[in-house]
Amino acid sequence: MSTHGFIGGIAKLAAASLVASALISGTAFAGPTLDKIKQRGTIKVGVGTTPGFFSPDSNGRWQGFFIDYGRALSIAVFGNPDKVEFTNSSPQQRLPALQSGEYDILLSGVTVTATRAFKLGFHFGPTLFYDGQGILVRKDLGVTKAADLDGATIGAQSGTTGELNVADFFRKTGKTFKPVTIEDTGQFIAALESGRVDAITQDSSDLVGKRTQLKKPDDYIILPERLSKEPLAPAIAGGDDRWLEIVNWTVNATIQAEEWGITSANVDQFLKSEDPAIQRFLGVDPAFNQALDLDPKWAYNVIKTVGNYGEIFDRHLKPLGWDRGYNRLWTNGGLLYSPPFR
Ligand SMILES: N[C@@H](CCC(=O)N[C@@H](CS)C(=O)NCC(=O)O)C(=O)O
Repeated sequence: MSTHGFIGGIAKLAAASLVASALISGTAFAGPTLDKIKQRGTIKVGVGTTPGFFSPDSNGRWQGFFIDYGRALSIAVFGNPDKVEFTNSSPQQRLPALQSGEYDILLSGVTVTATRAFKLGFHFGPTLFYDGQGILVRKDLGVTKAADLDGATIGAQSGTTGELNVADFFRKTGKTFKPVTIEDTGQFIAALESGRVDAITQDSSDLVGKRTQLKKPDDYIILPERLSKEPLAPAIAGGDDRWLEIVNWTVNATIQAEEWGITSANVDQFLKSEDPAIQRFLGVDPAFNQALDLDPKWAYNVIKTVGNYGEIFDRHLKPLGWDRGYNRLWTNGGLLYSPPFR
């Protein structure tokens, strides 16, 4: 064997043992995003502006269902819910901004799609909200179903799945419509109010919230159809396995806690639980979370501070009349299911 081949062999062995030890120790590789987050001391989150899901309150502090997941991530990384900065940008701009590193994560109602995952290289955490696309119309049009909109002018936001789905819907049903694509959210809503468009189409989560912001909400209705499946999930850039796992398991923690009946109010009582799985989860048995290279109390802190999935949902979405629907736990006939914490 030549010296060169020998040294090359040693290098390969060393690389292989590095991979092996990472696998044995069970830690996913940290990548550029998590390194940047830790250096900066905050997580940069791109969000939308829909009441209930994400909107600044009268003091300018962001509130909402997705916002609480940003705070939960801040707890998982920093042990503090406020090491997080929320910024709104348009649906058109936010995915490129995520790609270029302007955001560490989008919690903005991004739909998981094959193109975004395969072609654009984004990674998605667990679905946080199972949604579908709706249509909001002025009541005086006398329309009761989507098919009645033959020939109508319909607004969609550029860069959204809604823009694509509405075209599919009309092609599929053999009807026609005039598309108007609008980037800016304010103009999107204004187009409906001014009569520039007959209807607008977006995720129904967005339409329910934005309808409350119209000058005369009662003059508008959301049609019964859902044109698509819109599983809304946290989106991150590819290339950072550990950041992805922190996102995955922080969401899972809120779902698993709900399944166990652990809430922000009773989590301290669960510290006395005899169940070994709950002891691992809450860090009573610290070895499990330590082996993940996480603070033993990370899941305890998340639940104590923001609560479980049901609490987050009820705090922000129940007041707007949202029913859990598909967003119930699997044990209650819904789609939410956390893999095991073990
Ligand atoms: N789910 C769709 C639409 C995403 C979207 O536009 N979401 C709404 C909120 S649910 C939004 O960000 N609107 C702009 C805003 O609220 O500022 C997609 O991923 O393309």
